[in-house]
Amino acid sequence: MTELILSLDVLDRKEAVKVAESCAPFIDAIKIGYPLVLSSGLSIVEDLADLALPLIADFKVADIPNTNRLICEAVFSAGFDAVIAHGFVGADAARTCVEVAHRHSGAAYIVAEMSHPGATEFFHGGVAENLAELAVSCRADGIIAPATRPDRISRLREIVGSKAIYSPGVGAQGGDLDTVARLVDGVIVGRSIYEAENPGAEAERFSRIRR
Ligand code: NUP
Repeated sequence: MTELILSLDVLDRKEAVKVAESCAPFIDAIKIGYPLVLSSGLSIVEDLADLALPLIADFKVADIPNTNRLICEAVFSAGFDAVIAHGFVGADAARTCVEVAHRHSGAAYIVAEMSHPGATEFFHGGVAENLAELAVSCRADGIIAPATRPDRISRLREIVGSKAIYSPGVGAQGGDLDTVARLVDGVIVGRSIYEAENPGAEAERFSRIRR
């Protein structure tokens, strides 16, 4: 089964909760990033707790080990179940995120390659492969890889093996749901769901990948 993860980049707190509630039966987790947390505060986690879905903090943590530790402690203390971190800061800093996550019985995912067009400027030429290797050596729970480039997902799969690959970029960024769903453990979808007239119905449509 491929998981469907809702990227809840909705700025209005009430609207965010409404979207999450309507999508809840059809999704496996909710990813929350800076847009919602900066507009609603970390306590949005409490508003979503009743849905009993894993919450992933997409903060792309990228600092020195001590600051990464402080950030990740705050993330898990707030009630998140997983965190997304950058690996380009080096193994020591990335490993800190993984260690804090595991201490809280949570998960940490490392960005191997991003989904937007500009990502090719720096992630290609061996960098994404190195980041995937770093994710493995740091015992991360998985990587983030681009739904916009299925060939790259396949290449990164060779490196991470059975570790989880979560993939954003379906829909609004052009990635094809069914192609990507066959390659990854989870597909991350934002605008295509939460900007739809009926987000719940759209989430149900996307949830065909869970079968
Ligand atoms: O490489 C990445 N691409 C990407 O879109 C890594 C990410 N974390 N994301 C996030 O996934 C992005 O910040 C947004 O929250 C979500 C995709 O949303 P959408 O394009 O489906 O609206």
